[in-house]
Amino acid sequence: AAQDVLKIGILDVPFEKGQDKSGVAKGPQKLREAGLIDKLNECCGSLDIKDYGEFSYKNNCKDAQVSNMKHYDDVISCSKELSDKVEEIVRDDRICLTLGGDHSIGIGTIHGHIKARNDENIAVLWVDAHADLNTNQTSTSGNAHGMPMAFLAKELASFWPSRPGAEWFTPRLSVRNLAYIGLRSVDPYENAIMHNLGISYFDMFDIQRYGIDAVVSAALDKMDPHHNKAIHVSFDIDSLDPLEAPSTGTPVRGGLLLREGIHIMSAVYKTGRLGAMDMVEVNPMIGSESDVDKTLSAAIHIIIAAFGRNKREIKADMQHILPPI
Ligand code: B3U
Ligand code: MN
Ligand code: MN
Repeated sequence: AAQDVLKIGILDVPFEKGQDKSGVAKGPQKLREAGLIDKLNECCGSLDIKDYGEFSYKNNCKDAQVSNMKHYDDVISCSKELSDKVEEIVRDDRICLTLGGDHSIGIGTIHGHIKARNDENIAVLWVDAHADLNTNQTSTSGNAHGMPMAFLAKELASFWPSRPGAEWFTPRLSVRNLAYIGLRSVDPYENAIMHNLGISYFDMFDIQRYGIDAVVSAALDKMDPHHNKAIHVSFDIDSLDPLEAPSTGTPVRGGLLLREGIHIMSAVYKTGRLGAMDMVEVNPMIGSESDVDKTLSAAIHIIIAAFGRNKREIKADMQHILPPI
């Protein structure tokens, strides 16, 4: 049977001030040059892709700062406008695909997704080697890309002393609606927070022990027990093993196989409830040319899995050449 046209909105967010290495802002452009949009159209059947182009923001809170959070004013200004942009795309009834940029952009994308649905009960699947659960007080780096989950979480609001310039922002995500996959570099405070709040996570040990198929269905069950929430996947390319995705700022060995990353996104696609996806931390200025090619191609494979690669239309087309049963 013919399937509904899947509506997608693509947004480039070349933001890199959430960490120290330059190059991650070039991620979106390089993903496009590597053929992202053509591959989506080739592999995923009927898609209606609207290109929202490159996101930009004005720094409207230049004097604002908090201790131990670098470029706080830029992170806040970017998040505010990004949140409005993602809200617009989701309200347009499109699955919002955001190309980062570093992971601090998750503050804006998730906040915007929640605003668009006017429903705090979206489910967030955070695929990452790291938990990104530091506040400015627990971070040892001061890098905002290690803080987005702590910024968003209702349960952690009181751990932030004050957030000047962020009066527009209310934490609306409960950690009950969050699950992690791929963790293998978690700081001591992050670990304590995860255990105190009972956050669901599936680390590399769980993946080894139970297999990726069982892990992704358990993660979907935990964050969305009744299977009725819109899903936001925030995919940090450093969740993959550096052999598969070397061009990223903070690689950690012993990670996901590309095949496992693809499997996660296929499973999310099959729910029919993907509402937004971020692909972040692809840094085309790290590594050799072949490292960069590998990383871009891995990211594209994961994205096309999220939009139903080979699961749309192709099967219907193939029926013509199959013998009748
Ligand atoms: N947890 C460390 C390291 C880190 C977090 N996210 C990335 N690296 N990519 C931190 O800086 O908060
Ligand atoms: Mn991350
Ligand atoms: Mn990471």
